[in-house]
Amino acid sequence: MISNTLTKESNAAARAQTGIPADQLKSVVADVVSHQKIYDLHTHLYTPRFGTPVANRTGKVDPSGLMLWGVEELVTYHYLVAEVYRVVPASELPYEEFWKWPKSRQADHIWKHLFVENTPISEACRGVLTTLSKLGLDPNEKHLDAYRGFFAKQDPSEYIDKVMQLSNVHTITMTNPVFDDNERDRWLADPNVGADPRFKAVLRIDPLLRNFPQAAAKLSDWGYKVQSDPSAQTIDEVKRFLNQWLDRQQAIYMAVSLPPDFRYPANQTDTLALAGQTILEKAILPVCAERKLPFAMMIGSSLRTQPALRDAGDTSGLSDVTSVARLCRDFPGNKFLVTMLSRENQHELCVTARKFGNLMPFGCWWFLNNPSLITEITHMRFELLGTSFIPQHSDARILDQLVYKWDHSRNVIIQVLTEMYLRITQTGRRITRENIQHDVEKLLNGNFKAFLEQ
Ligand code: FIX
Ligand code: ZN
Repeated sequence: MISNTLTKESNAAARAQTGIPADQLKSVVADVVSHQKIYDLHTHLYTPRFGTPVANRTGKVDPSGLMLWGVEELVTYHYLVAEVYRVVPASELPYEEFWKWPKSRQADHIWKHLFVENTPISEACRGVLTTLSKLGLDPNEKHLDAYRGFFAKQDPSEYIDKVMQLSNVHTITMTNPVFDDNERDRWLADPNVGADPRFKAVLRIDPLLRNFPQAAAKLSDWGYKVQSDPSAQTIDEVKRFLNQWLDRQQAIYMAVSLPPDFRYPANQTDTLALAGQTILEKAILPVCAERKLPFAMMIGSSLRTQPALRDAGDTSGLSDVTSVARLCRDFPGNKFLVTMLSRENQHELCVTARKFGNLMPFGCWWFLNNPSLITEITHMRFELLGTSFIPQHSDARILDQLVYKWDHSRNVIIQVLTEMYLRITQTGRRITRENIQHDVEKLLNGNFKAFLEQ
């Protein structure tokens, strides 16, 4: 028996070492990528203890719950709200009327116009079809009633396991906006609300940098001695606030979404931006450095450009990569996770990452999370950064989206990585399964874990 096992192991070791023939590369890359468990570093998903508004087998429904899942949430994802208004304009269906409808009616409206009366060609539409299909449901149904029963039979926590197994994600990183009262109240009411081994928490602090006076008023209401101008005492109290919440959440990084006009240093005539800069320099970055936590900057989102569309009303804009470079240069003791929303910023971000080891570019964010752009950006990153970047995050807001967002992204990563390996084999360099496993583990898990730990 032992000799058999030894033979098997030595054969496996030999196979891992042998060069893969060019015509077999894609199938080996596909096998390795599909089996690699993923650390999803940015989502808007929640543990079951945050409550769910979705009807389910346990019977426990919390109308303001934050754990979103199921076909009605999938179909009313804000990407699809924006898209249905391209088919049925506000002149026919005023926005406020749509928002007054129950979720079920909103979902039926979107299914009818985007999935039945028109071909669901967009990435967000195709994603719903991929998810339904991988859950074993027929994506050809004309009415959502055909799906509702399946989801109503699910237990939320068991369903998380099911979706994580289908998407092969081992850890879901949340986004926990402490200035959102619903989220904040849940942490204060239940210190264990985020305690789920499948999830990690992230302290999200946008108002501190986007509108410090507004944030300061809330901090003051919460008992922190904070003024709207960032004095020394205010800085100390903001640091106390950040440390308290990082401890409460056991957060693995701190994060912010910034507008296209974010600049470092700030425009000297912009008092709001100058206040944000002081908070960034004297509170946020020192706290992150002391705790060896990355600071994630998601740059380029113009919020509520079309306010009537609510979450669906945000747009993207060209941002300033030089500001990122200056922060990486001036704060060498900090680690910066950076993703930018404009396609036009991607090449300069790759070039900048070549200069700063404390800069980790990640993901194809939001309006870039489409196969055509993921392909372009991932090629660019391999060519400029080798495997020293994080190709993707899901940004899932609805649990079930993990299934399609990772299926679609894996398919692109397989295509691009195979092309990169083919180019290498044309030089005579052999590519082995061991090479592929090493690279894919870094891209989908190890680079993020190492950046957290370094
Ligand atoms: O700021 C963010 O985290 C963005 O990802 C979200 O606000 C955005 O709505 C989204 O979910 C994009 O995919
Ligand atoms: Zn996000």
